[in-house]
Amino acid sequence: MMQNDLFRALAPEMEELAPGIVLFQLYVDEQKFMDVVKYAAAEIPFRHMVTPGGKKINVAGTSIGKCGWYSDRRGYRYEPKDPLSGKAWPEIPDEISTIISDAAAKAGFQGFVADSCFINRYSPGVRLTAHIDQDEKDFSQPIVSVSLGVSAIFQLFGESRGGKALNIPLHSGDLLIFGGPARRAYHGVKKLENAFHPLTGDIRYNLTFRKAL
Ligand code: MD3
Ligand code: FE
Repeated sequence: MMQNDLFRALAPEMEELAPGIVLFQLYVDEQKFMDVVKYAAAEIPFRHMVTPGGKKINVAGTSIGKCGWYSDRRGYRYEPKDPLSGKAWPEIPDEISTIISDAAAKAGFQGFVADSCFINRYSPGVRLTAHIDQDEKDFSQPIVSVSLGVSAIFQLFGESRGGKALNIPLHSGDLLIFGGPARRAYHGVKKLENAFHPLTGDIRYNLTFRKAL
């Protein structure tokens, strides 16, 4: 038996960590989601975007879905096509969409259907500074996150950037749902440790499934 199967058998399927935050440990088939990352990057490679203020974003990103999150000097937004290549983002595979909708429903978000998936790529030493996700139309819709590869510490703040964070370690195969009151919270990811994972080497990927439009 794989070690992950053993943990999966011992751990509860899902756990509410705070209001609106539901963790499914080792929930997804990592290889299946790694194939999604490869499929996405083969079509539209990872790139470092810039903030509207002109700062380089150290986490590299790409998207799949009807629209993709994009940032440059013109602002943060969802784009129907990749502005760099002019190509439409690849579709979210139906099988993946169903896995995400099913998990959301288990957590109490019936009817969630993602129209966008932003994929983050973290190299060693890269962190994601605290921010709010506010470029989506409907904040009553949750965001579903899937982590792959090297583990990281996710930090959840409250309504402001400072103060004490709830630290949530995220491991490869974990699925995390943010909805309800947690949807507008500040959050970030601590500096990625230099570590090795058989699936990704020294990299961490995170896929965030959203209903943006
Ligand atoms: C909490 N990504 O792409 S995923 C992002 O691990 C982002 O790459 C992180 O924050 C990552 O915007 C965290 C989990 C997540 C996603 C959306 C949230 C947490 C959230 C929205 C509201 C509150
Ligand atoms: Fe975020």
